[in-house]
Amino acid sequence: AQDCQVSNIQVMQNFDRSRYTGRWYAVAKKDPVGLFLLDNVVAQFSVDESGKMTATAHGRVIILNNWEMCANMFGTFEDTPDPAKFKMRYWGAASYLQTGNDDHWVIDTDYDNYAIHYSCREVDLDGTCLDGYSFIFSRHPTGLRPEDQKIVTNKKKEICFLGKYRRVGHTGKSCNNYI
Ligand code: DAO
Repeated sequence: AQDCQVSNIQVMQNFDRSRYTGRWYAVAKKDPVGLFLLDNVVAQFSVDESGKMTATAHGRVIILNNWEMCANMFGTFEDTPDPAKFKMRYWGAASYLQTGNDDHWVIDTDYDNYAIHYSCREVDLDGTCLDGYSFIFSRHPTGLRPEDQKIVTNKKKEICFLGKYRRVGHTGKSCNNYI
């Protein structure tokens, strides 16, 4: 389906949250209105004793329009009937960081190399996404393997965000890549 209807977007089949745990490097991002996470973004997913998915993320963020700093963020995930679709509540270690409650969909992943995340914050009257964001994650800080790039490009097209991504650098200069 490529009619750009948010309700028709295909997500990962039989998503296995335990295989998704561990560290993911954001290598590309489609920003939402009022972007927050800039670069050096590393997310660490876990599954707690009760089976709930949680995450921490570390990255360079932009606050108060042009203030850059490193931030530690936390997220908890509420399950939905679809195993690849979650509601993510997130907040920062400091009070001036963003908080929110976003959709968090896993579009596709092979668990070992790449993952495509999608979140639409605002659905337009015609059913397409008016304001959304998406992370392309890699298990490798150096980026996607060449063999995964075609899959990722196809998925970007399917979620109607092709051409809207920017590279997310991992310079480690202003933010260290550890959580
Ligand atoms: O960067 O513009 C943006 C929006 C993203 C906000 C979400 C940040 C919090 C992430 C917490 C853990 C998840 C991967």
